[in-house]
Amino acid sequence: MRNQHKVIAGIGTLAAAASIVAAAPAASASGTQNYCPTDRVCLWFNSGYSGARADFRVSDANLSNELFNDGPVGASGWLVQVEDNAASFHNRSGNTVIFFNFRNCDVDGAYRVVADGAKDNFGDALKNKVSSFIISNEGVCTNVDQSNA
Ligand SMILES: [Ca+2]
Ligand SMILES: [Ca+2]
Repeated sequence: MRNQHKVIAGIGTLAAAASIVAAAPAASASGTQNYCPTDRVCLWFNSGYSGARADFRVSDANLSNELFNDGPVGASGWLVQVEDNAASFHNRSGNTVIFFNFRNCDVDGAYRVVADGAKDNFGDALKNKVSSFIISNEGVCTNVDQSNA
């Protein structure tokens, strides 16, 4: 029953995301610059905030449907799947973020609590292992497609 609710919530979120894309077909990834924009959680393919980047606006239960498609085009890791491939992060969401090894913000695996504004390399517990994250004011951890965030 719990899983059913998660699936239903996910479908609703996907439908909302689809309508946003339809209304704004010009929407694109947030840029080729090599820094994290405001109001985003950013992940980099390499340590030290280098290589290709992926930007996120809201909590996400599954990073397998996003690619590293921000930052310099063609940078190391360009268009690689984000899940289990992020080495460093910058939290510019405006809120606390928790990164998880497992999908669905599952605390049974390794996780790391990160204050707003924090940037760092992931340690051994999470380097190339992050599969989901939650932003503290975005109460629900559901999978959305943030390819163009
Ligand atoms: Ca996702
Ligand atoms: Ca993982």
